[in-house]
Amino acid sequence: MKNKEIAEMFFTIADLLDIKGEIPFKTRAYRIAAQTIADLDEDIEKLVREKKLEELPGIGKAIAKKITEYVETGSLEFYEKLKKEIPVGILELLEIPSLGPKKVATLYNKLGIKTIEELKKACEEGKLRDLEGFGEITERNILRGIKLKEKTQGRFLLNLAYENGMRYIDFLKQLSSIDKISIAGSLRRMKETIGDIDILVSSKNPEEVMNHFVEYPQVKQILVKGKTKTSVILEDGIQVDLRVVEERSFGAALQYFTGSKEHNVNLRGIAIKLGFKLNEYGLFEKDNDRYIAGRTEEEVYRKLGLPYIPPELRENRGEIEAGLENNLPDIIGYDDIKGDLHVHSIWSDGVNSIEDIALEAKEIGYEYIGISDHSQSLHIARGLSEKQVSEKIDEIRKLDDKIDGIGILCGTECDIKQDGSLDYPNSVLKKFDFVIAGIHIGFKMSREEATNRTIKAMENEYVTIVAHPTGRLIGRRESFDLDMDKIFEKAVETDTYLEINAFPDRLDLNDVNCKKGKEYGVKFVINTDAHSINHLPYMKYGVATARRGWLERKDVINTMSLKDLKKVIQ
Ligand code: DGT
Ligand code: CA
Ligand code: CA
Repeated sequence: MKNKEIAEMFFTIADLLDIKGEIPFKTRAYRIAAQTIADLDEDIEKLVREKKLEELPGIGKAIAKKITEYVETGSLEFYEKLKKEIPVGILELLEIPSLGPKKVATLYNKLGIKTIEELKKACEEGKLRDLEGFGEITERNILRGIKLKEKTQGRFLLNLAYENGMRYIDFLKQLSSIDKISIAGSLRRMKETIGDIDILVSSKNPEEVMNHFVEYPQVKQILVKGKTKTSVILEDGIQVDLRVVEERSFGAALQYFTGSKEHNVNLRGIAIKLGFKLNEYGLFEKDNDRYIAGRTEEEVYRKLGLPYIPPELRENRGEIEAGLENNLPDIIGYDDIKGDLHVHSIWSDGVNSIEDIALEAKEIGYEYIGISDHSQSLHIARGLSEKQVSEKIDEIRKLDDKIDGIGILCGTECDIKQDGSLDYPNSVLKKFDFVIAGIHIGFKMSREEATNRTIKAMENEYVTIVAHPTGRLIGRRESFDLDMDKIFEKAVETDTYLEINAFPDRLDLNDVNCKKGKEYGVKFVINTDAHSINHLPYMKYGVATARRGWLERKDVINTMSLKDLKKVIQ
């Protein structure tokens, strides 16, 4: 199937046309076509043969002709010409926050900048500040953006690694000579970004396993292939390491390769104190190398005087000490969530109707779903006017009566303005079942401004939840500088719940802030911020973050039944 290839080509064409300064209407058409092709279940080559392209939504005559040319000849003249005008490499510049197509075009035309490397050098030499539309502040922001990108360079968002890892495991499981199999490494710990995917297998026939492993269709490159370890790179660019061990070492190896390294170092110290030796082959007596344990992780931890420690806790943040005192938290489970309160519908910038969202939530097994669209001033996200709010609430009440087995609640993601006031008056806010307040514009704030702005919103009696409290976007935007101690104190004082936004590039609050907030007595809510029903499964990344932050069921309000939830959000 050439679907993915063609979709990517059209996305690239759209970006290149943007840089060229083409009218937005035209570039949008390419993006819509690209998305349609990317979402297509059928083979596009088949549609070309059957001349059915134009039946697809968003594909007109001109684009259908281009697809046909590409499928039939293997290249597209229009695209080849465009690439001669504007080097494709330049597109990486668009990944820098604060750089749009217009600025990229200026950088290319005036300074000949084609790569991030060249851009960094030009910023450092102060060459950008005199360009039209730039300035010293822009120059500084671009440099900061480059550094932020470098920090996450080579790491992948959790969802990309998770989805790739699970598909790979499914593929490997087809082989009968695989005995036990598990994800290990940072992915098993559900860290917010993943360097590479680690998979562990026990088998009596390692060679066969390795042969099968490299036959996975998504493998782009084999880095090393051995008897105990093989590493490959997938089409998505992510590296996967497979290790094959003997059955009696599986638990010890899983423990070892799950990490974190810091957790392992601490654990090995405990083993030594007890007269043992711990490595990836097992737990042994130090003096005579007698095998003590290693088949399961539980067994290894038990022999070291510890309860089983869930992978998400293994960051050496006190979990071993707590375990020794039998004081580990009973962390929230992936199945404990009874509903999602932050979902966007077609009323604002979501893609699904409320009815579709409700039916999908029911299918997932939720007890309730909260539809929280944007507020009036957020025009870019099609925020709702006061009149629309009333209409939407009516629709929700009707659907709630119509659809059995799921409670539908009406919320809002109300913008917190620069001065900390809210984007609806209280007379409107009180109509909602709950109010999520969040900052969406005006990110350049001092620590004091950001903290006060958030606190003022929490003081509003109708505000139930603070959305993505620190505003970070992983690899793209730093958190606001917030005084978290003050935020936690205020959240407890005002009974405001802090969101753990499960969207993979947010995961905000993060694990460390969850743990700290819990010590203050803060209560949390885990929401996906879904803009499509396809995003609802992101919930697990939020739960993972809560688990990594030591949260228990009782710390998270959307583990409650609808009846209890209604009481606390009132
Ligand atoms: P990543 O891939 O950067 O997101 O993080 P990890 O934790 O998956 O790290 P990775 O893939 O380098 O290694 C997997 C695990 O193997 C790691 O969590 C702990 C263990 N490990 C690897 N190298 C060492 C080491 O030198 N010492 C110890 N104690 N453990 C190691
Ligand atoms: Ca790894
Ligand atoms: Ca690795």
